[in-house]
Amino acid sequence: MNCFSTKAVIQMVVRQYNSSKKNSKPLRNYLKQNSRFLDSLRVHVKAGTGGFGFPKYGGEGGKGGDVSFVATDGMTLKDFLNKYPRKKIQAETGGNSHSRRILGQIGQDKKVNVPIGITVYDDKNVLIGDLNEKDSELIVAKGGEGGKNSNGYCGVKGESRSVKLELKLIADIGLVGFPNAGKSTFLKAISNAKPKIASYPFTTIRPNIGILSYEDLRQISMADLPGLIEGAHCNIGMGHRFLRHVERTKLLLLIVDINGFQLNPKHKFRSCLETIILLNKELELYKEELLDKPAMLLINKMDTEGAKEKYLEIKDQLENLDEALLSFPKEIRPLKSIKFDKIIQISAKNQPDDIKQVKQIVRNLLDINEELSNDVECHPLEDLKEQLRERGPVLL
Ligand SMILES: Nc1nc2c(ncn2[C@@H]2O[C@H](COP(=O)(O)OP(=O)(O)O)[C@@H](O)[C@H]2O)c(=O)[nH]1
Ligand SMILES: [Mg+2]
Repeated sequence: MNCFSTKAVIQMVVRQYNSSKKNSKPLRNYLKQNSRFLDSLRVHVKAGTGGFGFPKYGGEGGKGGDVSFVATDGMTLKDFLNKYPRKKIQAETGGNSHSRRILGQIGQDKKVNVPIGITVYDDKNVLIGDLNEKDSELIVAKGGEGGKNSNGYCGVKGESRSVKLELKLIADIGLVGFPNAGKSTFLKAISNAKPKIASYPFTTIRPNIGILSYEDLRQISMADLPGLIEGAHCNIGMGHRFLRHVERTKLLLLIVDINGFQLNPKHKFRSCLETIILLNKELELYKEELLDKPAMLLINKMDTEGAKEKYLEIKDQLENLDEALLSFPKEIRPLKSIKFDKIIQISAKNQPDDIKQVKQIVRNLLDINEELSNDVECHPLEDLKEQLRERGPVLL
């Protein structure tokens, strides 16, 4: 595998920066602004301590407030950071019990808005919980009990810990491809998104989400992820950083340029078929299970010269990827081949009819797979009966 050195990557970014003449900001600001799509954040949460009890009258202190996260529409981790720049969140302490108020006041809970799609881990990376539904709530630090007889009338300390928020975008479809394959062009054509389009690698440095709207008001979301490149598993380019966003998608849409890809003249040219194999391998190296997801392949830029011929040359191999893999060198060959439910040739830029067709197909594929997964979940006995019927004895 062709792993580029860190120096080469830095040189590439500098070159890219210099080539976009509009930039008047210093390079460091440019990088800060653009490369930091915030998708993970560590914060400290501290729940309220319970109030003191009042031993003389057997009075109980109020319970300390909890800290909880609430999944909120339209919220980003950047908004979160703007609101809590010190990354410290604290709930109220419980009130003390005193002669005029035997039961101390309960400390107010602190409810913090977070984006939908957040997973929360503790400081040992143990999962605390997921927030995937709008308005779902997760307590991340529990308030301490108020002081009472059982605890010597001293309020118990509230939980205090550091937690990590990790955002996994939730889109129905994830677009995966090398830079320049036409992901942004395709997303722009098929959805309401307005991603940047340019013909140099790494145009997309943060995920974009577009909504596909249908006449019957059905909506499907699609995420355009920054381009993977060969060697992403060695953390080249942006590495596998963005692949976690496809973990939750229901359909992978791989998009490749029929003319292949070359990062720059110093790097190996990869043919269209090689780019498919390399994408397959990068997905496998990130998480093998991704290869079991429903997937579709778009061969893009079919309007360019010689595209039809190039396609005909690889058509058979594409339909038989398992076998085709064997003729490729070991270092680019994945262990398992991805199974495409559909392979379609398109021109994202110049053929609106192709886009219409893909729009319909992705919807059908999502529906079919949804039905299949429901069947598997709901009718295990029926499936078993069916299998046994085929083999002989009848299960009554
Ligand atoms: N000829 C042709 N060019 C395309 C097509 N789709 C995208 N492009 C061009 O390919 C370049 C890269 O496209 P872009 O969408 O930014 O690729 P991304 O890096 O995968 O997001 C741009 O110059 C696009 O205009 C297509 O179907 N045909
Ligand atoms: Mg792009």
